[in-house]
Amino acid sequence: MAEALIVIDLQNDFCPGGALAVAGGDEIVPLVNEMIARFEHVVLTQDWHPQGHSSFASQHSGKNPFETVTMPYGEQTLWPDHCVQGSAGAAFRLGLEWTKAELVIRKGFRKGIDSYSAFFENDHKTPTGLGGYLRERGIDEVTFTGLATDFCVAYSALDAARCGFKATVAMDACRAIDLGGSLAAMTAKMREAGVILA
Ligand code: VGL
Ligand code: ZN
Repeated sequence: MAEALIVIDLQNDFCPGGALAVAGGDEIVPLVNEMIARFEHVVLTQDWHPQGHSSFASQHSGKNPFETVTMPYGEQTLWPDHCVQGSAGAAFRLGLEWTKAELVIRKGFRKGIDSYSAFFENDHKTPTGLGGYLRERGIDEVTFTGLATDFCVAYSALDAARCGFKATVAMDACRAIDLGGSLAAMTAKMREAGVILA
């Protein structure tokens, strides 16, 4: 069986100067590049929202970014408009060695539902296809890096573990948003689920 590196959302909008900047988001690029060089298989994810996506606070009157709303699929945090399909903010961070990637999985492209995880949309039911892709290719171990530790990285790692993959998060090659203690909460959840925090 084989291993893959999964680089989560290392895009301009999640780096300093971007629409949903994660503190120090750009600092991880050299570390991620070193990991890309070491792994045989590399997958990237790209947050990829249509304009007017339902996770944008701008679509909910009277709501501000980082507040929550109840959607048909559950609680949803609202964000500033970010990673709009085809925009400069949605492009991979300059300097990221993305050419080796065998797959780029786009997520959050359906207007009415967000997708933090690389495996399932936020209803935790609708698959992105990544699980099937990895299985068919004989990959049973996945290592995560990227942005943001407490949202897309954590949701992806939890789903990977739930789907039976051996899941590791390279914590030093991730950066967090940390909303109301979300980093500590998601770190505990990952540890409980058997995700290896390296
Ligand atoms: C993310 C919030 C909204 C992430 C994506 O990549 O962690 N967070 N969209
Ligand atoms: Zn998003």
